Amino acid sequence: MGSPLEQVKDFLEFTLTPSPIVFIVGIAFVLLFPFLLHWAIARGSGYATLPSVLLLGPSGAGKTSLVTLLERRGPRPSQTHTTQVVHSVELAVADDPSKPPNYRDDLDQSESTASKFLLVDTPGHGKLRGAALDRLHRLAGVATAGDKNKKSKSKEASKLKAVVFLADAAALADQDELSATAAYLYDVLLVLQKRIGTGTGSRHPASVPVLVAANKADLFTALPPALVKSHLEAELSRIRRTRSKALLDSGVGTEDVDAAGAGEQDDWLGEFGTDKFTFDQLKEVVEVEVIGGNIVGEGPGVDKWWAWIADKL
Ligand SMILES: Nc1nc2c(ncn2[C@@H]2O[C@H](COP(=O)(O)OP(=O)(O)OP(=O)(O)O)[C@@H](O)[C@H]2O)c(=O)[nH]1
Ligand SMILES: [Mg+2]
Repeated sequence: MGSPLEQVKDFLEFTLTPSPIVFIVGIAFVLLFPFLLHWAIARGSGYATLPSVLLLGPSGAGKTSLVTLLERRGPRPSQTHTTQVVHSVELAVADDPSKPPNYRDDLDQSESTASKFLLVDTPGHGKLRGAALDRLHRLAGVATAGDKNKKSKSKEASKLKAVVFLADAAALADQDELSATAAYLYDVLLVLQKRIGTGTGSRHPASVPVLVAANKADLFTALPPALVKSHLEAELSRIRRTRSKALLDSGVGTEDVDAAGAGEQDDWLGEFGTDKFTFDQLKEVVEVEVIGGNIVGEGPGVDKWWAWIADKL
């Protein structure tokens, strides 16, 4: 029993003298520390485990406006600008089968239990869209073209519960806007269709449903949901024809017809060889629903979209 200084000296002498115990404890600590750290972080963040709903759609469709509305549980004047990065917010729906889900409910105050999920806002601008498609690939567990590494099927895969594709129903009467929107939707649906093919053997990943949210129903120029659907189907048919023709014209030799045919089939959305595309052709792999609504102004609001999301969680 010496002074504190001597105790420190004894301790240092003990730890610094080569001894098997100190050596083994040291090695074990060095080897286990990274695992413990990873475990602590993964557990603490909760982000590794929450189901996700991905918001996609062209720029100006209203994705950020929707996230803001749902996050604040009510309309409040908000300024939105072009989204630059992928951004997630944590939301919750009540697990109460007795009444319809309502995004205005404050679940922290209520007694009922709630299911939490992440709503992921993405940039819709053409130049920034890569980030959105990357996130879709990652969440869907589909490797991107440049990423052949099987490891990319991260833990995030299978956390994707649904995709909400926002479209500006008031702008869809314009042919350019319709083409741009349909081209984006084509890419999204193709990823989800390919995803079903990635399962080994009979174990297919669960299919991810898509809601085409026809936004801005408050504007008198807005197309009704039935027209949004038929316009999109017609445009998707056209895109499919153009793309398959481009693939055939791209100088794939006739001797490779079999190989080329297989490649073409991979990039073909819906029933192979059909002339007209319909969302119905996807029903085995991706269930698509078109519902109208609006985030600002007078109209049906977002209640039906919220109920759709709640149903898919
Ligand atoms: N009239 C009307 N305008 C809306 C509605 N929803 C959104 N807007 C407006 O549409 C504009 C674009 O909305 P954002 O939410 O920024 O669009 P975004 O999809 O996030 O666009 P990016 O971030 O560029 O991909 C904003 O000025 C909104 O106020 C709606 O239901 N009706
Ligand atoms: Mg935005």
